[in-house]
Amino acid sequence: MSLPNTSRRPAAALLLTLAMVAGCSEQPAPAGLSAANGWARAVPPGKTVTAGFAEIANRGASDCRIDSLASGQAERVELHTTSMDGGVMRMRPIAEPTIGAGEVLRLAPGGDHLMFIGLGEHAGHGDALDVTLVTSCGELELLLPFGRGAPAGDHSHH
Ligand SMILES: [Cu+2]
Repeated sequence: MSLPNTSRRPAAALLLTLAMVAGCSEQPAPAGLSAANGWARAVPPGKTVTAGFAEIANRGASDCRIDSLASGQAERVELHTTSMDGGVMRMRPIAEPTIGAGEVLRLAPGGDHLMFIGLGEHAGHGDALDVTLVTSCGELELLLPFGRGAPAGDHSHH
């Protein structure tokens, strides 16, 4: 099975940028899998849920099934898809998410996304959220810096 929002065209230039955005050093990634342009929506005070986004490319020769997701900062992480249902936007977990060989899974606002559920009290005070994807191709660790969406910078205005 392939996800609906994947692209046939791996964005090589974007992937190169990622290594710099994602952290201090390039993280070892399983054969074929790499991520770019990761970010997480800032967590408003009192909220325990937020979304994370990235482009995850599979440049390997075989499909990579995502078996589990975990974060040290949330009770659980789910991969959601968003759809319109009678004019209402709904999201639900993707069953057996798989990134086909040569495909890019694009996680973006309004579409598929990582859902961080049960965030710890201080998760929103850091710079980023971590998430580990355990896949049939190996593990991929992502660091998603807080980006657009809300109050990460607001503390300085009080
Ligand atoms: Cu969601």
